[in-house]
Amino acid sequence: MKMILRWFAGGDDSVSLKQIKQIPGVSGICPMLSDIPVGEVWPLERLMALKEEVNSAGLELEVIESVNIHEDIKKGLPTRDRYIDNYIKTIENLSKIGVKCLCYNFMPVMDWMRSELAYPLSDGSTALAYDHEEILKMNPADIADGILSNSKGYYMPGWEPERMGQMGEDIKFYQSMSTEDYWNNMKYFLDAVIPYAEKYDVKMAIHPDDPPFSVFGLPKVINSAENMRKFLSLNTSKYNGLTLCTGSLGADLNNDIPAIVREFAAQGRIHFAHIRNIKHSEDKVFTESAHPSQCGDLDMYEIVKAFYDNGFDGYIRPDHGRMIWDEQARPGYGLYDRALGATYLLGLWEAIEKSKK
Ligand code: CS2
Ligand code: MN
Repeated sequence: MKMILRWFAGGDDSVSLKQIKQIPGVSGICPMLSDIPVGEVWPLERLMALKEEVNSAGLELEVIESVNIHEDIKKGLPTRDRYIDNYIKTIENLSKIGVKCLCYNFMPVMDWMRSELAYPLSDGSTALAYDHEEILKMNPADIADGILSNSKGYYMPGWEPERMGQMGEDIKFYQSMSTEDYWNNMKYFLDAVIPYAEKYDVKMAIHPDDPPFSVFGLPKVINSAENMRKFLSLNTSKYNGLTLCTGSLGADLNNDIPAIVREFAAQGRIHFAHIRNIKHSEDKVFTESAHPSQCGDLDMYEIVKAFYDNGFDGYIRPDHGRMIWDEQARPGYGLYDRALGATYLLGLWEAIEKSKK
């Protein structure tokens, strides 16, 4: 197991590589090139420069989060083949700089969705929060505006302003598409890409849908044990795997996260884990809490133990953190709370490991 942290390249992060290097036990980062338009090839020269920057800070670059998928692929349009070719070329380039794992998502139109980016918690910190009723009262363009105008000037992954313009049309398109067709488009993508992931030894790790239930009538696919089983059976290569995000899946109270981890880790199909906690006040209303079990709904000991007991040897990162100690940073991605999260998770891992000896 390797503990890593997400980091945004190109001066688009308040957190420095030096700071990350000083978090005990963190061996690397999972960056992305956020200025490459979705669907285009990530140039090798840019990747080599990124690798040099990361390695010279004493950190490893073995995971990328994320290379986003062009909407034409998700929509199944004839133009998808060009974007799939580009995706394969990007995988080849990633392999040339030593990347071993690629996190991506297959969510229609937008990535994760929250109703608030700085919801005040009782301890004076703020956190990302979700309230389903509030979301349904807004229209998608308002949600995008809210996210972009509260991001403190940072790029928000999955909310590229240039894509948001056509959000309304895209949503209509997916509303008229059956979920089965959406699955078929996913299979088409996997069958085209996974042989190359094998060839270049880059494990593909899909991130769950967040939230894991439908909003605005959009298809949701990676949201439960049953659907993850279906996903893994679409292409049975080990290179077709999961990013197991506990907070995303945990937003559906029916998901038994330790059981999900046990099942898919035992099959060697989880390559990357995002481990964070969330706290519900009611169904579909939650805040992203601090990582420890006592702060949220999830039993982090049971979750980490499920990874350990089932031989997990991939990458783990703490996921979103709260904004604490007056830090000014990209919502969810400050230094302090994620560093606390990493340290806590490493402590659980060590205790579990030693209890077995
Ligand atoms: C991340 C996702 O910030 C987050 O919630 O876990 O945005 C994740 O990076 C993407 O879905 C992966 O493509
Ligand atoms: Mn995640």
